[in-house]
Amino acid sequence: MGQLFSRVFYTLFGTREVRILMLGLDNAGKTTILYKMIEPDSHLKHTPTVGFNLETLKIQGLKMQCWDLGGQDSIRPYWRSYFFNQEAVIFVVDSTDKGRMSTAKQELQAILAEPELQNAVLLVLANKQDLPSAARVSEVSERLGLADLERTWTIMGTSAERGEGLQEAFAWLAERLK
Ligand SMILES: Nc1nc2c(ncn2[C@@H]2O[C@H](COP(=O)(O)OP(=O)(O)OP(=O)(O)O)[C@@H](O)[C@H]2O)c(=O)[nH]1
Ligand SMILES: [Mg+2]
Repeated sequence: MGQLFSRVFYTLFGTREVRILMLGLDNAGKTTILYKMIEPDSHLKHTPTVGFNLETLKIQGLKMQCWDLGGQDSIRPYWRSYFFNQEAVIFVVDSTDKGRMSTAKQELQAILAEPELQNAVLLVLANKQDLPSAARVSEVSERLGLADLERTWTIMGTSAERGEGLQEAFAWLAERLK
C-alpha cells in the first residue's frame, strides 16, 4: 500500500521516495560508498557502523532513502527490523575477502528468503576493485551463486575508495525503481 501511494504521488508530483537497504558483512565498504555518493571528493575513514546511517540521495528525480546498517556478526540479527517497505537491497561485498565469501553468500540467501523483501530489486556491489587482490566481478558473482536468482538484479564492480562505478550503480537502481 505504501509503495502504491508512493508511485501515485510520484506520477502526480514527480518526486518519488524509495527506501533502500545497504547490507553486507562488516568492512565491505557500505558506509564509505554512501558518503562517497554524498561527497565525491571526500576521503573519510569510517569507523564500523553500530546501528545505522540514514541519508537521502536524489538521483534521476528519485529520492533514495538509504539505510546503511552495521554488518558486524553480532548486529546482523537486527537487520530484519529494517526490512519493512524497502524497495531495494544494495548488498556490498569486499572483493578481497575471499575467506568470507561463503558467509556473505549465506547472509545474502537469508535476506532474499525474507517475505518482506520478495519484491526488492537487488544490486550487488563487488567493492574494493582498486586492490590487486580483489576477485573479479564474475568470480564474486559465481561465489555468491547469483546466476539463478529470480528477481531483478545485477552485480557491478566498484571502488568506493576511488569513487569508481558508484554513479553507474546507483543510476541502474534509479532506472529500475522509477
Ligand atoms: N581500498 C579500498 N578500501 C575501501 C573501499 N571501500 C571501503 N574501504 C575501506 O574498508 C574499510 C571498511 O569500510 P566501511 O565503509 O566502514 O565498511 P562497512 O561495510 O560500512 O562496515 P560496517 O559498518 O562494519 O558494516 C575502511 O577502512 C574503508 O576505508 C574500496 O573500494 N577500496
Ligand atoms: Mg558501516
